[in-house]
Amino acid sequence: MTRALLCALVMVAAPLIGGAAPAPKAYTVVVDKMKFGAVPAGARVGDTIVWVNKDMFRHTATARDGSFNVDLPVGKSAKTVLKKPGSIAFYCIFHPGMTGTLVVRR
Ligand SMILES: [Cu+2]
Repeated sequence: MTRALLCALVMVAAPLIGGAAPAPKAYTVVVDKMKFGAVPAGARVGDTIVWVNKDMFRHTATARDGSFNVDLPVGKSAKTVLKKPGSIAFYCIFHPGMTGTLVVRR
């Protein structure tokens, strides 16, 4: 069994076995070349997203439902704590073609 597969199995099985809420995690989403990078799979309410702008332009990560709105000047990063579950579409105010969706579980 590969390490990656084992890892995936543990991620799937742990919540079923554990019962207790997992400790909050922090995930990084890199913004570069006019795009949002990969968003985490398995983000939960209480987890933190660290948005890192590596691009040469200022961006924002703005939730369409208003649940977060993060300003990202060039070279800066900012954090958002996920407060509610659901599929949260987000975009950049300055570049509306930049979009992404975060799936947040309870
Ligand atoms: Cu932008």
